[in-house]
Amino acid sequence: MARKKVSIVGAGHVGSHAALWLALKEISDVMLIDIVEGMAEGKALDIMEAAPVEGFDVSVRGSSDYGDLAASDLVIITAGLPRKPGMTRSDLIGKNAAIVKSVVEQVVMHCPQALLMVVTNPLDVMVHAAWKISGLPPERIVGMAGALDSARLRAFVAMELGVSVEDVQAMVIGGHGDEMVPLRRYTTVSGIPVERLLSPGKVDAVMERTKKAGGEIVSLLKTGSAFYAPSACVAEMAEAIIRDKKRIIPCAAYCKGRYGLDGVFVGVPVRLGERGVEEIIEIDLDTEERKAFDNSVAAIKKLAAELKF
Ligand code: A3D
Repeated sequence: MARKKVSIVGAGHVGSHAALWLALKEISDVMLIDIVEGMAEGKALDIMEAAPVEGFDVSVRGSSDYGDLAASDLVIITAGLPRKPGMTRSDLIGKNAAIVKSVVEQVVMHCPQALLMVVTNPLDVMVHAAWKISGLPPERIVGMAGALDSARLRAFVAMELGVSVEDVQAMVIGGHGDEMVPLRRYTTVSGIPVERLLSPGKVDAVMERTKKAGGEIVSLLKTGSAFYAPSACVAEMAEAIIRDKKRIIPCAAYCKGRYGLDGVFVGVPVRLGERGVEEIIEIDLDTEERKAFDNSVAAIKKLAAELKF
């Protein structure tokens, strides 16, 4: 069977590391595209030169020609500016919207059959914009954020308890901003609610750290934002789609009628497979969780209003 093709537009920190994860796991052939002449080609060649050492047999190529998107099964958009210290994700909106628009137009032209994953910030608004511009059915477009926020929460719980991350499950829903909603009731360690294992103060602290985790890294790096964990999550979602794994992962998905919403992309648990967002799973939220979720949706809508799409 021919290998699937994943294209990544934006060969910067997140895009190039996502290409590396995809290659290491032999998930698909990879086409890296960037507007900076030579950059994607150089990084792709560098990854291919690691293939003999790591023993992966997929092809990773680079290009600055959007025509090379042709025949992609999945296109991942990581093109756009990252945050610098002092910036919020929403500060990126104008410039990144223009970049996402130009990329989506190329995707529609060269591979209209492909599924689309958006990573560019401010995430929820960029996915919505990509959907509008593309004219694709909403289940074929997904945003990566909840996977990362949940991975961060899992890492913090494991660090706090001194247990394997393998045993920690967690769920962060809502928008990918300060109003994200880490769900303590759905955070467990081998099925044991985290609230049984950590004091209320410690639980509060890991939830708060999760909300600010992106900013914690931006302030340490000073020149950009996180990329190892984000790119690992991109690869996790790409694998779910390419290998039709039907994973349940929180993703930015189009909610119309679901969660009582009227047509907004926001982070919710979805079943991710070869058809994209195959199902939105509605979990029970208590009064406090619902209030926090509504607050997060309101923040997305406020930001979306700036774009007027
Ligand atoms: P960076 O390393 O600067 O890479 C961005 C790349 O995009 C650069 O190589 C640019 O040359 C390229 N680019 C710009 N415009 C175009 C275009 N029109 N076509 C093709 N390539 C283009 O940034 P990064 O990789 O660290 O971050 C990329 C984006 O992902 C930013 O918007 C980040 O905020 C976002 N991000 C989101 C998450 C989420 O969890 C949602 C996590 C990490 C980063």
